[in-house]
Amino acid sequence: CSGGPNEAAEYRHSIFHVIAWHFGTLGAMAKGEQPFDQAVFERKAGILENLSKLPWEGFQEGTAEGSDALPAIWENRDDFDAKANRFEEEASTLASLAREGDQQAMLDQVGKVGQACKACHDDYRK
Ligand code: ASC
Repeated sequence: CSGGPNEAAEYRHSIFHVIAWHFGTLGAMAKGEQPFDQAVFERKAGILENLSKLPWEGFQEGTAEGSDALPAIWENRDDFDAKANRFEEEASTLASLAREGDQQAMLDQVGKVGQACKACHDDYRK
């Protein structure tokens, strides 16, 4: 997992892969494809809150090559950072709501997190 030509891209991609794994379960619960489970939801929301902080240090200048990241990221750095922050905040809200245990609020917040994923992907991912 190290020493490739674009180590920063491998790093951030790995994190996004783990995020997608955990978010996938919560998305399935929100869509009713999987039974709601408070303990599982709370654990995964906590994992997502932590993981949401990690990808950004991998978006170093000059690391678009060979990755799904669009050069637009580095031309619109403030907007990219704002979208990254929004994702962190929505994930943090998800974890707080999960600890409070209001099932409807938790499932609604899954949609907010998904919108934050999508906002960045629409503009900055190939
Ligand atoms: C996912 C996933 C994404 C987001 C996005 C939400 O489960 O892998 O990239 O949700 O599709 O709109």
